[in-house]
Amino acid sequence: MRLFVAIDLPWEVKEQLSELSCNLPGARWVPEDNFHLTLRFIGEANRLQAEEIDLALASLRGRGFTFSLSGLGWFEKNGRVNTLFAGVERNEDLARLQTKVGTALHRVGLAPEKRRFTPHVTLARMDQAVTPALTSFVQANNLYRSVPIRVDNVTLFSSFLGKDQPTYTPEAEYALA
Ligand code: 3AM
Repeated sequence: MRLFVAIDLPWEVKEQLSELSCNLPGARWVPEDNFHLTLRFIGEANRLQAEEIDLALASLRGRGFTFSLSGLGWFEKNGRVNTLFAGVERNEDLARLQTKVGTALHRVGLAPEKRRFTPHVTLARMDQAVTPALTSFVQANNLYRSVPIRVDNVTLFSSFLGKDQPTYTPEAEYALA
């Protein structure tokens, strides 16, 4: 199984995000059901590893908190834009939760994530240089701000890479409190 740990989003927020998802040439929009905030990508895990991951995540403890999405941005690699995302307002609780997830998974043998955590919700994937259409899309939607999103649990998703879009299935939810 291909696994990742994420915060699932309330349907109202998913709906708002899908309303943003139009009028940008070259964008492959994420389907509404698939919107999430990744805390940690795990990758392929066998049954034994999945069981260990499940136990590790079940031991997470913390207090619930809220965060908000704010503005848009993109990730670039070698001068090509590969991801258009909704950003997240600076939030210490979210950063702490991401660290806790990483620590819990490290205990069951997963190497620590080397990349700095940049919380985001992917809206679209693309493969293009920065275009005027992209910059004006981001400018036009940069005032986007979600309602406060309550986080009381994290979700372990499996990801099945289909031909077109991946299918994400919530395998387990872990309450923080
Ligand atoms: O939340 P986003 O959309 O940014 O890009 C994948 C997606 O991120 C990412 O994990 C999330 C759920 O699939 N992902 C996929 N393969 C990855 C890899 N090899 C990866 N992240 C890091 N390394």
